[in-house]
Amino acid sequence: MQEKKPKKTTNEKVEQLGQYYTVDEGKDLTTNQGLKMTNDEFSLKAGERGPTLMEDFHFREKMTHFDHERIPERVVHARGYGVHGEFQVYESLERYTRAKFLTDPTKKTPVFVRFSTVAGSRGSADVPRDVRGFAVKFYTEEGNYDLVGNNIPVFFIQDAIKFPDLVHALKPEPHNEIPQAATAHDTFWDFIANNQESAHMIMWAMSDRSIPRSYRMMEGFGVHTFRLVNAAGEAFFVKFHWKPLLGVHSVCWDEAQKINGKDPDFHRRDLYEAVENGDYPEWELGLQIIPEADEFKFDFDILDPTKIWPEEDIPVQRVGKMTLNRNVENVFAETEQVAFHPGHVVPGIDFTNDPLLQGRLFSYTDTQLIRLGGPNFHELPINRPVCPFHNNQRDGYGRQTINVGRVSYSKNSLANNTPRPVPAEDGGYEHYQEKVEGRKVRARSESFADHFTQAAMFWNSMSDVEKEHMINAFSFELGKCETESVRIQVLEMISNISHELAKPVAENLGLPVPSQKPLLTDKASSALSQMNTVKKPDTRKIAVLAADGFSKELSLWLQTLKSKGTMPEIVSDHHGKIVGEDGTELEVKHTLLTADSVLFDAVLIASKEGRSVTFAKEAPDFITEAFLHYKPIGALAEGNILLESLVNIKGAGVVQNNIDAYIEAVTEARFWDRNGKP
Ligand code: HDE
Repeated sequence: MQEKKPKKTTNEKVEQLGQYYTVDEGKDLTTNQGLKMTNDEFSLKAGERGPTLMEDFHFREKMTHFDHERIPERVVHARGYGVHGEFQVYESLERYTRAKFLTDPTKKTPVFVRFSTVAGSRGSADVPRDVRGFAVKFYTEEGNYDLVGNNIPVFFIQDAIKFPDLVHALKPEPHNEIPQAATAHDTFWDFIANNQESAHMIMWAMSDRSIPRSYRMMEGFGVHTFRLVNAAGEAFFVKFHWKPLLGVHSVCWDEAQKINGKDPDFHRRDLYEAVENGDYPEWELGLQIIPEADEFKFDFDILDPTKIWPEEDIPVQRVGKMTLNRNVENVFAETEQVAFHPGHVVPGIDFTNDPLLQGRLFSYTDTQLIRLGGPNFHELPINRPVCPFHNNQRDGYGRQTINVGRVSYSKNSLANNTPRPVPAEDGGYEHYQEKVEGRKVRARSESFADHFTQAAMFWNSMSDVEKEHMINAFSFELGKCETESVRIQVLEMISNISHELAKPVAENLGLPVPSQKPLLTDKASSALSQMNTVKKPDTRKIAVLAADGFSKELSLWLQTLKSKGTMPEIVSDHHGKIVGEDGTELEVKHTLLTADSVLFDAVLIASKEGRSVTFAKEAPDFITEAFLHYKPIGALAEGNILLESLVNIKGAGVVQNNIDAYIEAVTEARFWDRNGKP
């Protein structure tokens, strides 16, 4: 179990933000001009029952500000949640890079991380089937470095020019703006079938990776191949990974859909509460490195963003740790206004010619200009570097900096030609001098042409349970498509990946099974299956069904469960306190009305009945649903009577009177082989 940390962790960036905090509590009410006002409830009128007067500057100011309170949401990744933290490298990586934050193991670099869904609008729910954004801003002493990644290591397309098409296809359809935050519709699947480079990505998207249990339990990937450059000017190809110390875990699809109704804020609440409780989420930064000389040694092009570098072939070296330890003070000011850009780099980190990355290097600054309203978004508190910044850029909407002096051009003599360029040896950024030659062509390299082999490797790497989930996911999504030709085209496409996948999906759709194609590869990578992930009891949420008169054993169980890092919460038939047989009082966190089994990882039954009929009426459904979602069920004292009355709730992960076995079950989290439904 992690040691609980103090709540308000600080760092260099948080201290900088502190200059902008404003506390309004206990203060006099004024206009924005500082004028104290006698009244904030009544507009100025000609007579008590008369019309409002134009002269009412207070009304006009307040209403105008309100009318302009919203900014455009992000065109993708609109719904997100941000947290502060820090990153520390374990050992100097000077062999590969000169980036200071990666070479000084004593340095804690402040970070701000924004997790997001991709397709949904800002007010959509947290658990649709979707890719998750995983964007990290490192506030380094050499400037901001942004690693703007996803929780899936490949992408749908190979060239940025297709991004607007992809996003048009996946967003709600334009004629009726349906469906919200979902890819289960015709235009998306029409795009997939007609852009077959998406084959590998769609396998990830239809796997459990796209319905995470928590942002804290997802991997992150830089996706593109980047370049690290050391002080001697030697370069290395690199892929970035974030490995969650809690492991990679998901919910099941039926659960996801219910969570979206019961608690649309499921993931943000989970992250916010973990950080408030001092259960700081942690990830290790992983690097896969390929020396320049090995660029062409693989059976895929290492610049192709629809390919992974199998971890068995190119191991992930864990080089440092990121800890998220402080919630924002204000979601708009920080999470909404943060502006990420893959082009924000520091010396020692450089780009490659991945055509998807190259296009992103244009798009991100461009989008901030409309979203944040002009070229000064770098001055917003959350976006400011922690190191000084000086140049001859001037003016624009909302400029905060007051640049003193008459010189705003280069070269100049009036300011001794400052701000002065900095040579690379003194920390100036120097682009890696990659040799480039070629004709101007609109084309894709032949080396990007194989769309199916790695998709097949992904399929081969899945356990039987994961394969079943994927078959169901394809069947659900295609089942929601209205146009039969779209379904048929996708079936034909996935039959290139695996007959074992295409056949049951075709049968579920009542369509002809596509002919069996030759197997592309029998290669599998154990790193791809979530079944091989780390399992820990930490922060697993347990619904403790208890009522007045509970046994004294319960207090002992609760103590042990907490000491193992789990989060038991009492669910009862009334709010307030429940009183045990020995007079012990327990605070009720939820009632059977406000809680639902889909919001918990496990159930513990401690009572058989409550003060009202609600308990006996509602608890069986709560327990049965948790069971159907493969979750651990435990019982103690009278809870056993209730459990035993539910005759079909038995088998793996159903534990009576044995706390150690119950904690093991909670650690295991899901009993997927419990396929016989009650
Ligand atoms: Fe993005 N992406 N993207 N993207 N992306 C945006 O920038 C874009 C891609 C990612 O929490 C936008 O500020 C293009 C891959 C994240 O604020 C926009 C292409 C990956 C976030 C944009 C891609 C990402 C964004 C929208 C294809 C994983 C949210 C708002 C070439 C490596 C960042 C914004 C946050 C956001 C463009 C593809 C990750 C429009 C053109 C691949 C995590 O600029």
